[in-house]
Amino acid sequence: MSGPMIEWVRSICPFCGVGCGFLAGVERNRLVGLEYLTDHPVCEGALCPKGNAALETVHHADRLLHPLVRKGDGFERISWDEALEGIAARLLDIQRDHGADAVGFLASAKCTNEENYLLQKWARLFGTNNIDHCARLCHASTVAGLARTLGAGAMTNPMSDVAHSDCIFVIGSNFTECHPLASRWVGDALERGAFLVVADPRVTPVVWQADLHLRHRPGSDVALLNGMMKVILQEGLHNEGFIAARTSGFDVLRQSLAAVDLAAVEEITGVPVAAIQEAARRYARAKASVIMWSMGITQHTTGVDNVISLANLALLAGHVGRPGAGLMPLRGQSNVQGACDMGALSNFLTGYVPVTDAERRARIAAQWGTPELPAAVGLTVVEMMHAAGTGALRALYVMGENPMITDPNVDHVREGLRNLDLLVVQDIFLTETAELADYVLPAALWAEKAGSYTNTERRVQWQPRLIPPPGEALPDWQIIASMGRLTGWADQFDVPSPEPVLAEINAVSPAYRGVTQERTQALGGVTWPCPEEGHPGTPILHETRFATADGLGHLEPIAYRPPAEQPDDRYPLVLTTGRTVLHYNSGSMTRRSKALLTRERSLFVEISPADAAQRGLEDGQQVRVSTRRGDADCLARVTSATAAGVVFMPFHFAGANVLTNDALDPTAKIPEYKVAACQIEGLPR
Ligand SMILES: Nc1nc2c(c(=O)[nH]1)N[C@H]1C(S)=C(S)[C@@H](COP(=O)(O)OP(=O)(O)OC[C@H]3O[C@@H](n4cnc5c(=O)[nH]c(N)nc54)[C@H](O)[C@@H]3O)O[C@H]1N2
Ligand SMILES: Nc1nc2c(c(=O)[nH]1)N[C@H]1C(S)=C(S)[C@@H](COP(=O)(O)OP(=O)(O)OC[C@H]3O[C@@H](n4cnc5c(=O)[nH]c(N)nc54)[C@H](O)[C@@H]3O)O[C@H]1N2
Ligand code: SF4
Ligand SMILES: [Mo]
Repeated sequence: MSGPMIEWVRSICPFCGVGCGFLAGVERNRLVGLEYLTDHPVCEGALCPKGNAALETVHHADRLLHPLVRKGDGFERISWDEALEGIAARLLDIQRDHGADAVGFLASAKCTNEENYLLQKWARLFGTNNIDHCARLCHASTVAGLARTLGAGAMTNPMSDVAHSDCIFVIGSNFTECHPLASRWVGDALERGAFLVVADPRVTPVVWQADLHLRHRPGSDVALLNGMMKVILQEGLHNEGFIAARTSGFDVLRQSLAAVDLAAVEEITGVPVAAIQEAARRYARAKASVIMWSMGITQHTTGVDNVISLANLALLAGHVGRPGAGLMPLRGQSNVQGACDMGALSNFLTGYVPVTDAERRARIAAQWGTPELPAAVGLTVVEMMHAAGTGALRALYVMGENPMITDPNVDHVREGLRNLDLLVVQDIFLTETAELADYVLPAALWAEKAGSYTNTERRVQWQPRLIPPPGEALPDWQIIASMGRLTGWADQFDVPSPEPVLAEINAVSPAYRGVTQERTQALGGVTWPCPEEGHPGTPILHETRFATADGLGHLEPIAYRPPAEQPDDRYPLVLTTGRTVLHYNSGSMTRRSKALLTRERSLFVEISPADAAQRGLEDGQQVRVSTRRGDADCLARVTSATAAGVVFMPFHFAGANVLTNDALDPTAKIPEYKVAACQIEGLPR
């Protein structure tokens, strides 16, 4: 007797921004297996541990099945109509009594382009630019820094292009653990004899492969990069032809670099001058050099300065706009690039139209059938949490984010969220944030809804719906469309399915004009900018001119500023936070995977042998880590992977973000997750 056949359907990994593909096996409305998709252009059949565990969360017993409303300390099940009408009524009351800016919206880099588009459209029609998402905690500094220097905030080349680079400069990215499938192109380049320079305060698996490791102090990146540029100019390694033809601002930059003293750079960074010279020569002299970076660069109060410094370096050496030469910020989440493109940002409408640009804003308002859209820049993620604390923000609508684990200074976030009149959380699980909500809405996950996702290379790929959602869960697009209709925009949110929403995105965003459903459904999708239907897409940006108004790359002198918090007698160590290969962000998905949890169970802190010995700490011992914000107890891992004076903690478990500093970069408003002053003491056994 034979049962129904398993149907194998092409799918996109729901975790990181690399955007790997696989075949999902569907049988009787369940996902029953996963097969490698060997002809997928990104991964060519490979997957990392998270990709391999992607199905474990889908049919998990913890999935949210029904809308819930707060009842005392717990929740009570209610119908969709009661939930949606109840939320709409309270939002409209708050809008009437306190104005639309008393409401905030968090979009989701785990949701589709269509869903993020609808959410930001709803927020703006509701009357506020208080719409933001985790990109603010992630690559906001990249978007701002590259927009200022190159005119576009995105990665300039496809990942596969790294295979053609002769020198790869990795700074503040642990792609072996965080973008595992991106690392294979680096492997190809190394086999061809490329030189790998890695600047990271820790010895990560990327460093194991490096020809040269610059182990600089957390937060000293600008000093290090200025040092490298100083060497390039001193030794005449800059690309005069490129600078003359394609950049502006060279003289001012040269003057400011003249004042940089390499001995002082060694003092600030802890990196010997000779190593800085070697890195500079290798980077500048190579035929094609690429810079890859991620959170080690962006998550600082100097995040934008760091990114501008990287752009300066690339422009000085002329390493941009060619195969193998470019700037590669590796984006984090499966659809963080797309959520930004859609305008789920407090300062940008769809297609990076500044909310302050009256003329272009009016054009979008007309397309949305409304006389005007709000003109003032809205609150960012961390600002919303502060505003919730002061009472300026009364309601927060969260679609697919878990700030109670991932925002900095979590004790303060909890106070803010408790202070709200209305907290709505739309998620697939009852997260730590959902536990504080007034309403919890059960969402369908990636396999249970259709839509498009944009990976770190700007590649837009379609995920078909494979199975129905569990219980009464609904796709995010459907929930948001209902909310839009119930709060007053019946015509704008008459949305029968995601497909017409993508058609609307095509009409509103010039870069997405040719990104049709058909194109995104093709194997490997299509890469924006794709300005018209037949256009092949644009894998490499800035080949002949930059996206700035004058077409030039803008060089800008940057002076080193130290991080917001310096070690002192009471908090003598520098805490930096980040990721491990086995867990993903707030862990809401990966902590529910047995395969992953059994290999990494709880919070830990990595401490150097010298700092451990000084405190009488042993490997595996319980310790208390404290900062000016609070304490977290965890296991100590004594390891020379971290330098003396620096400790590292993953943020996938509760506790880490009790410690982190919510000081912000003045432009990008990203918090300084990568530097906090801390102390560590042993706990009695
Ligand atoms: N396994 C796994 N993969 C993921 C994620 C995950 O949670 N788990 N999350 C996804 C997301 S959202 C993102 S944004 C990416 C992030 O990917 P990454 O940015 O690669 O990850 P992080 O661990 O945050 O930080 C990268 C590196 O910065 C270094 N660093 C710390 N301080 C400094 C500094 O001051 N300067 C410099 N130059 N480097 C420093 C750290 O030692 C670390 O090696 O990963 C994505 N992929
Ligand atoms: N200390 C420290 N903190 C950090 C960082 C750091 O390096 N150090 N990194 C920061 C960075 S780079 C990032 S990107 C943020 C990430 O911060 P968050 O975005 O808050 O983290 P995630 O765990 O990815 O949250 C995604 C949520 O979406 C839910 N979800 C998944 N699929 C769906 C869906 O289809 N629909 C809906 N509605 N929900 C869904 C998941 O269950 C989860 O609760 O964390 C930041 N926090
Ligand atoms: S590298 Fe990223 S996209 Fe690829 S399998 Fe791993 S988590 Fe998924
Ligand atoms: Mo991220």
